[in-house]
Amino acid sequence: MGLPSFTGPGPNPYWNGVNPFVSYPQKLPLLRMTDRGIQLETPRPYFLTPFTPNAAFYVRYHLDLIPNAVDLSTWRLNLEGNVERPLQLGFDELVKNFKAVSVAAVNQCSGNSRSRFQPRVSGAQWGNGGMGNARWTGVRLRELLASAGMKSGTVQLQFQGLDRGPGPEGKGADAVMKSLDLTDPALDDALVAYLMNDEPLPMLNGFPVRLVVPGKFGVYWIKHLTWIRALTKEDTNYWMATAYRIPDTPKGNTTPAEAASGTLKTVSIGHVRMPVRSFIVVPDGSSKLPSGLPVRVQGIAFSGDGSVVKVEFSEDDGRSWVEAALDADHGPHSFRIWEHTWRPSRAGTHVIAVRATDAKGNVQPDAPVWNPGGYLWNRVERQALIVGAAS
Ligand SMILES: Nc1nc2c(c(=O)[nH]1)N[C@H]1C(S)=C(S)[C@@H](COP(=O)(O)O)O[C@H]1N2
Ligand SMILES: [Mo]
Repeated sequence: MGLPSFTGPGPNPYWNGVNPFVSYPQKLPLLRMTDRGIQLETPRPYFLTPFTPNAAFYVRYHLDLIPNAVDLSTWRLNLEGNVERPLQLGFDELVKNFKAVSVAAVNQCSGNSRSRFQPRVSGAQWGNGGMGNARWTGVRLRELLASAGMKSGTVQLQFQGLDRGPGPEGKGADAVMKSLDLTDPALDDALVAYLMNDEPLPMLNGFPVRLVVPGKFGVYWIKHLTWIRALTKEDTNYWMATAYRIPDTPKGNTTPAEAASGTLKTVSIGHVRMPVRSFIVVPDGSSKLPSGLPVRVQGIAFSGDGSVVKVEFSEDDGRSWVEAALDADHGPHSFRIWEHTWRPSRAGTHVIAVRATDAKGNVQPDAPVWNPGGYLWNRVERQALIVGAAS
């Protein structure tokens, strides 16, 4: 196909989706995939730093009636359902009466990189910019739960924000509600966050507070969080029982034939943590690299399953690997910058590649995943580059 490439030649030419830059309030120009609900991708160069600037942080909504202001004098965080003492906490109470805790954590959409799927699947065709890392500050979810007092019989906690809108017809889906098991260890790390990179959350990223669940996909990170409900039965609302399901198979992998058979057993994507990933940020292939000079290759790596312990670089399309250097460690849930000085042996086209290993020993595979939702992409990333005489 004759589409022009703006991120260089080669096997993965479009690092970001090919979409127009648009400016939304409190945001730098980002790449607009859809506008109802709003979905904006973060452009590649913003991944040169371990913390994604708030103004460049990606945006994803399912519904289109999103708040563009929240009055903090009347807003309350409600803890309700199967609790001893239902709570209605004002913003100041939340900030002043509970201990502030910070964590660096990656928020990644489950559909990040969905446009790579072969055969193609429906859903937003994300490039790689459906992710970001921030330092989140707020109150421990467990501390709030203790303050409300969980009654016995609570099986799940349901989270809901202020946005509304007609969801899929007839499914009772006009508010996004996501639930996690009360016993899920990920909840021990969860925060109700009111600061993002030490500033109030941008409206589009969930002002005044959002749930932060380090290690889990972004869909659980409910924005404009206003209701936390203790449930005595497993949540069967549309956003749990129908949407965001993955095959109950190793790595969530299946085939189109199995998916079409109607017999595929699925689980909620909350059952898994984000698989280990790494990315090449520079060089991006947009210009020819002068021959004879060393090339500084840099990118990010992260995993939902513990720290990244190793990043490897390949100069020959994944045939041989050398270890790259890791920069500062901002904690197990954060982006970690990696870098490598590459000395191309010859002029011509090269395909470089990167792969990461996490603390649990998970290594990025070179085989693509496939499932009908377009989730869990984490294959080895490549970049084609041309080395030649400067011109
Ligand atoms: N209230 C609310 N929270 C939400 C969503 C939503 O539609 N409404 N989308 C979720 C999904 S699918 C993702 S990937 C993340 C995206 O977070 P961001 O928009 O701050 O980047 O928000 C999550 N939280
Ligand atoms: Mo998402």
